[in-house]
Amino acid sequence: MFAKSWKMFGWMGITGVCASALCAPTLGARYADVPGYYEPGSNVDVVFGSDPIERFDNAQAALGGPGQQVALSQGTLTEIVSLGGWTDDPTTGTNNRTPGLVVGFSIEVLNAPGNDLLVVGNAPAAFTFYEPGFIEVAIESDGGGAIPNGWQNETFYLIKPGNYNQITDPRTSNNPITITSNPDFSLNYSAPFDDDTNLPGYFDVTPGGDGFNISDAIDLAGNAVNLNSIAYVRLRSVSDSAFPFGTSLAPDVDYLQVVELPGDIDADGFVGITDLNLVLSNWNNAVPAGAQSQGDPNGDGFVGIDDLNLVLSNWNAGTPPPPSSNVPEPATALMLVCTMTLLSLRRRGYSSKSFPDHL
Ligand SMILES: [Ca+2]
Ligand SMILES: [Ca+2]
Ligand SMILES: [Ca+2]
Ligand SMILES: [Ca+2]
Repeated sequence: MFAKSWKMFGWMGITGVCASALCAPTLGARYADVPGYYEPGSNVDVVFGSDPIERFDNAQAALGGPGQQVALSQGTLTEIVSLGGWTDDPTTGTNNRTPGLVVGFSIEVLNAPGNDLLVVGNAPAAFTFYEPGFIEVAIESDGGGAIPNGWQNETFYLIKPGNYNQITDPRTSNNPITITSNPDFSLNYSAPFDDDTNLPGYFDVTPGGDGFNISDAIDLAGNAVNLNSIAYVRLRSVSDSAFPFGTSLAPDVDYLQVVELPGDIDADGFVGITDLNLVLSNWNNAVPAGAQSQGDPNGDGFVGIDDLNLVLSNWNAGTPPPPSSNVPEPATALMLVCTMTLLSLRRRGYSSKSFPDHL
């Protein structure tokens, strides 16, 4: 495998190759960036005092990163969208879709070791107030990242909640939660939703966001499914219950952030020779847009120099796989030769090519 890579490395020429410290492209954070659909649940949150009624129902709020605002129907700006309470019979929206919010990622989200995505709601840090929602994921079966309306022919799988064995499957049934208030206005939630510090697999629970692992995906029968990557996420409430002060338990979404190691396109938790080989073995090929696992980490549908630079610029990041793997160990030597070649080109009067500021 390595011999092949070296050969291809020679074919493509060294011009434009970027060794890490010399010209690293910025490896920015990634967020949901493809709209899917919004099928509101029951009692979507209303802007306090609004007349006429203004709801937190602009699903665009879930796209992009922190701080990005959208306007609601009366002009109020917000970062969040309210999903409403659990229902299987939405009274608003187009009514022919599973209730919930679907968003996509134009570059596939790989299932690397540990959590792969962070869902940020609006659970406050100052006091205990959470609105647990459940998470489903789907691949793009055309290969690669999310495409407009691509969710329509995909199967969604549930991220198995930590208390799955104590509830009814939230895809098929409401899970009522009784919430009572104490004299100091703090809230009690009924079991098995009573401990907000231990509700893995739900979102809008933890201040700052809730991470989840694609490896926790299960099918309708409760069996684990093996997904190497996903392109779509669906979010909805687990309950149609209400708080003592009247408003519905309706989870909110601010943004979804990819938890990833840029350049680790084989998702083994380390940026090294196996990632480089993925780029080289697909070199100059067109691939489905967003298919970073096919050697295209910048997701533009073509495997080329920008992808190579993306891998090299994060070279050696992460935790190396155990030495028992059958991968030879030329990573360090490769980087050394890379660097020396570039330096030699510079000495001979070549300027370093300009590389994109961001990818
Ligand atoms: Ca994972
Ligand atoms: Ca909330
Ligand atoms: Ca890797
Ligand atoms: Ca590319």
